[in-house]
Amino acid sequence: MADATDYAATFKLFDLNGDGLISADELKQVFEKLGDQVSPEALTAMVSFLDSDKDGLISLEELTAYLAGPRAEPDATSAPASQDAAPDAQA
Ligand SMILES: [Ca+2]
Ligand SMILES: [Ca+2]
Repeated sequence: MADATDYAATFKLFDLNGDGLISADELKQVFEKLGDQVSPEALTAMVSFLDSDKDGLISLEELTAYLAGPRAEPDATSAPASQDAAPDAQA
């Protein structure tokens, strides 16, 4: 009893420009709306985790496959914290 309309509603939350695909930039904007700062590395990791056909975008089918599939957490919490690019010019 997969509720496809429920997945479609979730998908629409992320597909901000309504083109039927979720880009990394759209993911970023949604997370920022929720008050979360997500690193580009974590976004890339999330997209590639969901993007099973590797076109760089998440389709409704790909999101549905994830939501309907066996529970598997994207490995976004272990994003590399090595990029220390603080624009703190003290020269
Ligand atoms: Ca879109
Ligand atoms: Ca894709």
